[in-house]
Amino acid sequence: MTTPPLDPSPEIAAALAERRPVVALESTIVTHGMPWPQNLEMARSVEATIREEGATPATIAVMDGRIHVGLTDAQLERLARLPQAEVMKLSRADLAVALATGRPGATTVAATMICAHLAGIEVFATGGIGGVHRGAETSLDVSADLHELARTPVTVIAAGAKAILDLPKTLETLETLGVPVIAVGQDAFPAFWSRDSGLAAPLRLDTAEEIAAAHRMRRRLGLAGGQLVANPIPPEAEIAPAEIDPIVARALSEAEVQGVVRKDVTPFLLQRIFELTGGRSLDSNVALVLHNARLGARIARALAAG
Ligand code: PSU
Ligand code: MN
Repeated sequence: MTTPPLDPSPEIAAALAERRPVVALESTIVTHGMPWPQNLEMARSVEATIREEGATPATIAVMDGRIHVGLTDAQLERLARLPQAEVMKLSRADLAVALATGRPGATTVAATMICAHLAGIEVFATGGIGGVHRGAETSLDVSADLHELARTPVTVIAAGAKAILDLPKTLETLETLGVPVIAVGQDAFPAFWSRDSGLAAPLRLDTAEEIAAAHRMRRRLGLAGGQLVANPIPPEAEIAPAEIDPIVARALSEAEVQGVVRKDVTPFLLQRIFELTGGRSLDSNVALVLHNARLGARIARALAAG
């Protein structure tokens, strides 16, 4: 068999065949990135937002040995209810094993890019990407998301990277890997909870049309890899660094004390930050994901129109 085990939903298959705009969505944000039941509410509102903007949402997950592209509401709910221990967190390294064994798996940014590309989807919206972790000079903890951005031609919309990461090292690594990092409508690289990380973004574009044009130009040049579109959080959803920084510091030190390593690091930190902010960080996180979904739909529309 040379064809991948790919199951686009009938709706996604039709949209792609008719060259209508489609936006891919990841599932690790649902299973490992947010708690029940806010994860399901978020997943549903993100899909609704993309539809409002005239595109079709394609949430991607692995179930029963197949890559599902576009989930039914029942599938989405089943996924959202799964305890973390029962669902694999899939990056490039894990995808084939999950498919070969039939175990359920949620796709990270890296695995979602791979699956979206297999399905013929060029735009993917999410919240935050993985990056270079603080202390990476000794732990070597660098997310496979960064390498995927260097090799798979999908435009990924995120709100920058969380303060759990080392942002200067993340930007340096993306530069080394040849990944365009494009801030939307401002010169600063956004930092997830806040619009301004204090670091200049390498590139800036102001409209969905410009971002689509840059995507198309990469295709014409035959360049491997995608674009990272860094869309700042809406001002009303921002959380002040004075509020979030001590919480991030506490979550990081707990992770160290408890010896959390490798793929457990990011889910552990995300969960502790949600707990320690009493849900406030979750509201902001949902707001920025919706904002990214809206931009993703506009970029997909601009691509489909060109
Ligand atoms: N950052 C977030 N929310 C998330 C993730 C990262 O703010 O849900 C998830 C994404 O699926 C991302 C993954 O691809 O964590 C990165 O994990 P790691 O750092 O282990 O590569
Ligand atoms: Mn890691």
